[in-house]
Amino acid sequence: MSFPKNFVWGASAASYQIEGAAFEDGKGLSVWDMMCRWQGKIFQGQTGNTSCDHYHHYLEDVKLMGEIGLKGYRLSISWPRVLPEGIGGVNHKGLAFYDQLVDALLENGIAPWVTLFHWDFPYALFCRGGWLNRDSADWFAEYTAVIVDKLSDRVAHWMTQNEPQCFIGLGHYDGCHAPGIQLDFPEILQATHHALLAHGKAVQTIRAHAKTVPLIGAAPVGIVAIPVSDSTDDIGAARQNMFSITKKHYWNNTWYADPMIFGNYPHDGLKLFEKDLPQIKAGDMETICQPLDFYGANIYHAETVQADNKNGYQIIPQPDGYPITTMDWPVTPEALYWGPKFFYERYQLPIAITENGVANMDWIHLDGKVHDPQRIDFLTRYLRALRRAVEYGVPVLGYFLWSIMDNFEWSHGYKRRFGLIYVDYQTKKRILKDSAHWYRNVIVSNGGNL
Ligand code: IFM
Repeated sequence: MSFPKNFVWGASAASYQIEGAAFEDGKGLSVWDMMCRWQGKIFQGQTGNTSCDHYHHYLEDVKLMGEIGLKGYRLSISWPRVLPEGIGGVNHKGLAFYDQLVDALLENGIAPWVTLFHWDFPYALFCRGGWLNRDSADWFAEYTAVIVDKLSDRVAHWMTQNEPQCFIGLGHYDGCHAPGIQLDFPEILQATHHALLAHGKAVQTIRAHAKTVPLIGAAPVGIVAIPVSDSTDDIGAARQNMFSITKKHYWNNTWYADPMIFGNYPHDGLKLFEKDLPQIKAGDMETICQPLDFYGANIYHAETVQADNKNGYQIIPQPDGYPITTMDWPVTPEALYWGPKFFYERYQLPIAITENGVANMDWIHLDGKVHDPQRIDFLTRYLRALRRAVEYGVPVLGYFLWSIMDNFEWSHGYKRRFGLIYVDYQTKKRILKDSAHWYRNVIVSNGGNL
């Protein structure tokens, strides 16, 4: 058995990272517009103001996606482009952009998978407390209704939020992502609780407003552990590592996924965070826990874990010289076997790999092409591991490569290139990298050439 017949071979991107047009056609400000003005926060003071200018080049971009043969494209919506103040008046020009983008995708045979929130939080609502304000859940539901009313006659696949670990943790605790603030741990848990409530209310809103039967998930970071061997003890240790909370920190799987899927915060976290717990009102956990159709996971790399009699498990450091990407992330293909397998075992939902890919040293070679053999090798290894998960019996709906094109990699600016399509940010010229041609063959053969 290999990849299923209807497997969705896709690619992903996010609004702020590719759209540009940050101050055009009535768009409101987002926290990233604000953050990019601050000195010293982003590599070389770069911004997403223009980026790939996808806002004006979307037809060309969709055509290229068609040439690659994508079956699905995971896009995100800029909340303040549609609702400049976050709530209230709709910016019809902003909404029209997504309407036309969806049409263009469908005309090219590409299914749109829509993420409602990939980090461009409206600045106006940040000024009202952002995720710390309990009303943020209702703001998000109002925004969701506007989008679903407009697009759900053509869009079936929805993801509520991308990587809450990052927009809460990196954004509000470490402060290296927008809104760039550093709160205390109890406030982090409170903001997380509101984001979870927002997720739940968004799912309710999608189901209430959808014009076609929706398939709904979220796209948290998939924090994955690989067992050092196939022994039962090491496998158990890796599973334990993935689903336990041992540190007072925001970086884990279960604090986010357990409430969404089981309706409760995990016991170990409740114990460890006892003094910092958020205010949870009656009915909140029921609101957060809405039926989901798939578990989206963004998986790039993993830790290697070994059973340990004393602590249950220990993390094995990578040996000197172990391969890393330009993000300094280790190349660990088995993450796409163990990650989907463990997430499926625990949450019993079909899996969608909502992001996976590699930042690489790409440039235009003397022959005018962009040769990226490392990316092809990386993806081949990871996809073989994913195939193994499928063969094992994990229901995997699709794979969304990060990213369709080079883009604004947050605090790294344009230094990191993740795309299948090379972007010259000065001329806005696009060039399909070798990996894009390779991916086309993967798609045509349904993974048969891997
Ligand atoms: O670019 C990001 C994306 O926005 C969220 N997931 C990880 C990617 C690579 O860092």
